[in-house]
Amino acid sequence: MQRDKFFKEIENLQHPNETLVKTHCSYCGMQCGMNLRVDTRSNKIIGVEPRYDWPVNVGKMCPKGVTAYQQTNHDDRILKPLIRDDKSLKGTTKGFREASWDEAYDLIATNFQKLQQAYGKDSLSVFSGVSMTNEKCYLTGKFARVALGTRYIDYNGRFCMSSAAGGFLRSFGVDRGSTLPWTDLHETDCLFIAGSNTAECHPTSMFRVWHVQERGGYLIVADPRETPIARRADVHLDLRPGTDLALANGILNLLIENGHVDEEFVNNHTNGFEETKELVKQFTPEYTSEITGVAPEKIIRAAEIYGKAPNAVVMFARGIEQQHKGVDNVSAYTNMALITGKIGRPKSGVATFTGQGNGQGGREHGQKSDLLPGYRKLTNPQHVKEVCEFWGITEEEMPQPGVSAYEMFELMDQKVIRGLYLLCSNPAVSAPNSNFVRKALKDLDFMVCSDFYLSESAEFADVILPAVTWSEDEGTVTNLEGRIIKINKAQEPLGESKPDWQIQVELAERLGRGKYFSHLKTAKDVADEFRAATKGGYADYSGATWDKIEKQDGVFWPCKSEDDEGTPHMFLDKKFYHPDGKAKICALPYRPPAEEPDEEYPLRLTTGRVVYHYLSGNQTRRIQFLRDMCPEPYIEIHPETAAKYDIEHEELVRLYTRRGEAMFKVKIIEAIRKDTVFVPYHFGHDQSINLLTNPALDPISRMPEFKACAAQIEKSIKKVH
Ligand SMILES: Nc1nc2c(c(=O)[nH]1)N[C@H]1C(S)=C(S)[C@@H](COP(=O)(O)OP(=O)(O)OC[C@H]3O[C@@H](n4cnc5c(=O)[nH]c(N)nc54)[C@H](O)[C@@H]3O)O[C@H]1N2
Ligand SMILES: Nc1nc2c(c(=O)[nH]1)N[C@H]1C(S)=C(S)[C@@H](COP(=O)(O)OP(=O)(O)OC[C@H]3O[C@@H](n4cnc5c(=O)[nH]c(N)nc54)[C@H](O)[C@@H]3O)O[C@H]1N2
Ligand code: SF4
Ligand SMILES: [Mo]
Repeated sequence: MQRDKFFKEIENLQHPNETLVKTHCSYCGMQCGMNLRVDTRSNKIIGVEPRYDWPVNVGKMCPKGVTAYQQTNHDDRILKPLIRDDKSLKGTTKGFREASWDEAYDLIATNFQKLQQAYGKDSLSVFSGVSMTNEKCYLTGKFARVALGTRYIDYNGRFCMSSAAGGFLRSFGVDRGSTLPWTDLHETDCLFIAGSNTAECHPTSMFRVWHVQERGGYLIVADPRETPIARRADVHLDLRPGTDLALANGILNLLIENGHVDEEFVNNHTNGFEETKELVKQFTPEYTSEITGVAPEKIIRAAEIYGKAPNAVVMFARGIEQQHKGVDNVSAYTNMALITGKIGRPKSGVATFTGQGNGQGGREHGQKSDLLPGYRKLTNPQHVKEVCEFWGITEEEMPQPGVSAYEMFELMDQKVIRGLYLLCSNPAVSAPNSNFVRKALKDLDFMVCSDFYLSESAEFADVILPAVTWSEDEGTVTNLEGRIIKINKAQEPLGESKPDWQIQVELAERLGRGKYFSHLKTAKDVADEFRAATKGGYADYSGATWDKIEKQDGVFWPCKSEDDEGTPHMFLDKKFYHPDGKAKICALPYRPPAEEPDEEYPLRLTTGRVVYHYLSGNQTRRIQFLRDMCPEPYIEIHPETAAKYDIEHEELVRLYTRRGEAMFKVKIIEAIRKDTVFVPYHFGHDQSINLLTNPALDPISRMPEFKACAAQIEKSIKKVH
């Protein structure tokens, strides 16, 4: 009651010429609740306030969230379609002119059709992203298969969530990023967090993390850097990049040796224990320490704390997943919960910190090269049949599975793929080995890019289509808990910009495939088709109506009918999604990183994020406050390593690997291993660390190894001022 009264009072405090539109942040998987402030005279977004009544962030927001609203009416918005007249200027912002939508659509349809007539259906490709709503992600998958008829569609989640997805599928038979709601986290007794810079990347989770410690619980962190959570951790496992599999096996071994196995749970609800027990035997604390560089006492202490905690949550993020054994890492850390039975009940479980706003939903509904709506598989004839019937196409018309994101660039290089429709991603900055990727983009016969700002990737396009920001459209997003939430429209699209679903409906018409799309006139129409398309798939959203989402503060999938309230906790019935109902404990032999340091490249390079920027930086580098706080990339080096190279703080050094080089300003910092350097990746052109990263792919998830490669630095004569 107290709470309701408080909110009534807040409502009354509204300014006279403003309305508040309830929605969620445009950026990370936390999807913090916020109200956009809209001026009722101009109908423009003028500000933001956090929502205290949203259970996930309860009034908290980070620097990106409080400035996110500034994107909508930003001067850099693309307001009309742009057509490139001068091909010689490809790879720059120059050589474009404004055009009408009609002219842009005609040009795209003509070129796409020409390429498909000359080189076959599969000469076109779609590369997308998961900052889009579920409805847009769904329609993008349908557009590729039904309007273009190409097998080549994949998306930026391949660089983000695919290893977590692969690991969860293998361990549980289902891929929901978290087995429990975030509102449980602060009530657990131990958080084991590996490869997540939570304070900078999911900042509004932090009050829950600290609360665990304040209640007398424990925090264990595995990270090569002393991040803000590592600094306050009870145990900081400061491992070498790329060695998580050994660390997880070492901890498993100790959990087994010290009697922390839940035998009832293991016997009745899992497979693979004996084999795993055998395999991890060799990972004694000493042997594990040799590989990981973590002191044996720390490994012993971590296993003891996790083993004894009545409830515990194992959490991880890209630090362990963006490795060429990311899937194994996920399953190996998940093993900890499975052998101790700390899963399938409140306050215990496993969760990945899903990255992008719709990193969860966007991977379930058909943007991945081998998936169809509802997490159906293109390799499963029954699934293909269901979706073909739903879309009204024949099974012969349904394209085969394609290839993963990075492999699409390889096919562009080989001229197998000749045309690209890029939306909601900026791979010229965010894909690994970007010298290669940029060349592949430049050599395309025809490229379309849909974005609301001219990105580094759009510089390679022949046509740029003005998309809308998240605040100018409505739809659903699935946050990092697996909670389906509603994004609401706060402003009409600026200039001539259009939402991606509308662009696809109109483009399908030009491509002669209008009959499959023309019934979709509003975002709600797409939503209704989308929900129906998921029915019967295991990521079933069919019961998650917009009304229910509003009433229940979101709906956790699976939600199979109108009266199903959804599933906040997974596996409460101890039933996993493999055919025998059991989870799989995986025996996983250690493999070193794809590239180990040697004489020529003696350092380990790892990459990641800062709190002020988001992904490729195309959105956040344009926000003055965020740019002021972090104007350029830098390289973190330990003082002893800096001394060895005779390098000073803020000096410019040349960093190079087998794939490329770049100059970075030095940040001397004790909070990193001596054998490791770190560079944030939010910057473009010659400031991009992805010029150097290793595209070695995980065999299952096809995720590149952004987190570990061999590098060298060289002192440069030039100093920065
Ligand atoms: N501020 C901000 N927040 C974001 C984003 C952003 O760009 N900026 N992006 C969002 C997205 S899409 C994502 S995917 C998430 C990413 O969230 P995180 O995964 O938390 O972010 P990263 O900085 O990529 O990496 C996390 C940590 O992994 C550590 N690490 C590096 N190598 C290893 C290793 O081999 N083993 C282990 N155990 N740790 C290692 C790094 O030192 C780093 O501290 O953040 C989301 N939130
Ligand atoms: N070295 C290194 N590289 C990495 C990583 C790393 O840790 N290290 N992390 C990887 C990870 S986890 C990720 S998620 C990727 C992300 O990398 P990208 O896919 O490049 O992500 P963004 O920068 O979000 O790109 C989205 C683009 O689409 C635009 N956009 C946003 N919303 C919409 C929309 O609704 N419609 C349209 N049409 N456009 C929109 C934005 O302006 C932006 O230009 O980077 C990966 N690359
Ligand atoms: S934590 Fe993520 S969702 Fe929340 S305000 Fe920051 S960027 Fe937005
Ligand atoms: Mo990500």
